[in-house]
Amino acid sequence: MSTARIQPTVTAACVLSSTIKHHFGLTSLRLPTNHSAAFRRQRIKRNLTVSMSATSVSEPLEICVKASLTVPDKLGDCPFCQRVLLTLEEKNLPYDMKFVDLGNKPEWFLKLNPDGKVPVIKFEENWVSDSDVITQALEEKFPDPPLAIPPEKASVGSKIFSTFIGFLKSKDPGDGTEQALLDELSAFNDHIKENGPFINGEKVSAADLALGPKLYHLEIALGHYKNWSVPESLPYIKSYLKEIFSRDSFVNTRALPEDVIAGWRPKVMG
Ligand SMILES: N[C@@H](CCC(=O)N[C@@H](CS)C(=O)NCC(=O)O)C(=O)O
Repeated sequence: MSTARIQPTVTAACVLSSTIKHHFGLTSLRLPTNHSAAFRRQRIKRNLTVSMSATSVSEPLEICVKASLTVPDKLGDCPFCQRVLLTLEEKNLPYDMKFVDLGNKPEWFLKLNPDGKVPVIKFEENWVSDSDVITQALEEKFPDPPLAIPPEKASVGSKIFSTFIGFLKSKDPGDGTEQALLDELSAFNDHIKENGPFINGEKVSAADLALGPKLYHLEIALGHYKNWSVPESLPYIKSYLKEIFSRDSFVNTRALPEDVIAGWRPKVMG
């Protein structure tokens, strides 16, 4: 089984652990690696908040994610896995990824999730599946920083993914699938124009973390298979994509473009 543990840099861990111990009596907290000093400082600040949340974490959370189709022992192209990883990153929670080859699911994985789907995360001794359930549980267990969104905004952009898939699979340019996607993107552009820069305003929320990975797939897959990109007439989406895709959390958890392309190939060819 191949795994990747995301844990702290030495500097950050030392500063953090002494500060946290002093204030809250915790034994240890871990931070993800490979970040700039500025980003580490930001993380340290954020971890002080995490320590005050409902549950504190000293051990990395174990999570099963899709393995790369193109590179051994690397994260693959599942947008639902990335959604959960983004939530962990934004909440500064350490995690330990177990890469699952979905084309040849290992016994150990099917034992812990007979449905055979990723993501699956371990809370205490229980394995929990489905990104909706997992992100909701993370919000309850680790409320800081808060990512919850008011119910009326929770479904913003929610039809973009299905209309993207319809257009991607379409072989008939006149079947209305491109227009259906454009209608959804246009409504989303209007929402960001009025409410942005994020779906819920100034701060990133769970809705952005669910939609961002899907938009990443949209951009790569439609660019590759249809030479199509979000039109210039939707500038608020363009800047939203830039904003989301450049977040450290996103850069740390995104799939390789080659994997996104390979992942959609059967749907496009089928
Ligand atoms: N509703 C689930 C969907 C998860 C899902 O469809 N995962 C895909 C990978 S992107 C999977 O595990 N597919 C394997 C299979 O269906 O056998 C969630 O939100 O977590």
